[in-house]
Amino acid sequence: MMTTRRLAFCLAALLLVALLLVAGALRAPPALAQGFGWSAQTLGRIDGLIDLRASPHSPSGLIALTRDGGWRALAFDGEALTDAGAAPFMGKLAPPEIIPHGRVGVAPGAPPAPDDPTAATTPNAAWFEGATRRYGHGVLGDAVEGSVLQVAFADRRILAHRLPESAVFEDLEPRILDADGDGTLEVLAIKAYLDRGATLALYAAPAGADRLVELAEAAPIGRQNRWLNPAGAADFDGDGRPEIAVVRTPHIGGLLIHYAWDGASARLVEERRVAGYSTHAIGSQALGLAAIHDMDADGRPDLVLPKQDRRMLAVVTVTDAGFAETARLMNPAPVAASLVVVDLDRDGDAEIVWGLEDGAIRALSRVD
Ligand SMILES: [Ca+2]
Ligand SMILES: [Ca+2]
Ligand SMILES: [Ca+2]
Ligand SMILES: [Ca+2]
Repeated sequence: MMTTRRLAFCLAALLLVALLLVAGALRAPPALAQGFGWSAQTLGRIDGLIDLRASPHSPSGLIALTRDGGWRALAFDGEALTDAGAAPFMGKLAPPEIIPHGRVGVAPGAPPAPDDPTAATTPNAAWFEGATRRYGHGVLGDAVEGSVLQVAFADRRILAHRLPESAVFEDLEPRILDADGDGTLEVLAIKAYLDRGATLALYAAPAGADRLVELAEAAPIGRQNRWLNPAGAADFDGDGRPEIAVVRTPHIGGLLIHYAWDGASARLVEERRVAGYSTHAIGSQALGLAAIHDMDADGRPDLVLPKQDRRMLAVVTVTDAGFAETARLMNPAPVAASLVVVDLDRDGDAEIVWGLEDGAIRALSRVD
């Protein structure tokens, strides 16, 4: 009798455990509009939309690159984004020797004065020159890539780094960021070896040096015509040091990878990876299909980026168990223009804005 009861109890307990496991496995991340504290809206449509970026010179803080009209300033009336005319300052920023479709990357924050002791080691702006056809990959719209990185420093020097014939910069805009969290800025570029594919490389002018040096790089993918796309740097895991987020091979099964640099060694070291993301459409000039923002206000930055199909946006955080998605949002068309963090309505809270393949501009805004 006791044995039967014990057996029944054990079976019931097992059933409960199984139910809990199934429930856990089925628990999907919440949709963004439901309980995540953010809501999504479509803010209008821009014909021939190629890309979006933040700009302090635009009434909405946002400018759009279009197929026929070049860069356009956008205005926001509280509900919709509209074309407010050409943004000619974008052309003025570009040096004449810049590569086709190239853009000038600028430093975050205000630069030190030219006579400040830190000016000689603080990059202000960076771009690619030395257009070459020696790498025939062409995933960024043409088979012309840069071979020279130019960096303008806050002391008004411009220093160059020329790659050997075995590599190119398979990139459009260098990123100026603090890769190791020591308070000094480095320049991050996508470098592709003709025979081993793309990798990340960091550049700076060390104190007392009169040249730009390559500080560190990650292991290249290992095959030619394999590309990767950086998504920015932040302390995603809360260990006090930044990680550089990258989507490797975004066109063929993208891997989200975190790299860390210790500020001293010549290697960027992989910390973690997960499959299933894409931050680039093949042939596109839009490379910024990811945004870094603390979406759940827990004090730790999160990464917002498209899943492999580019229709679904996911919010990705890091837990003790690794990468985890905390929310997802489906779009009516694939994401094609950069995700931009900008306070559109100037209420002190940032919005996340992005563009779709059909020219629609969508935004996530925090709801109270
Ligand atoms: Ca640094
Ligand atoms: Ca970290
Ligand atoms: Ca967070
Ligand atoms: Ca706002």
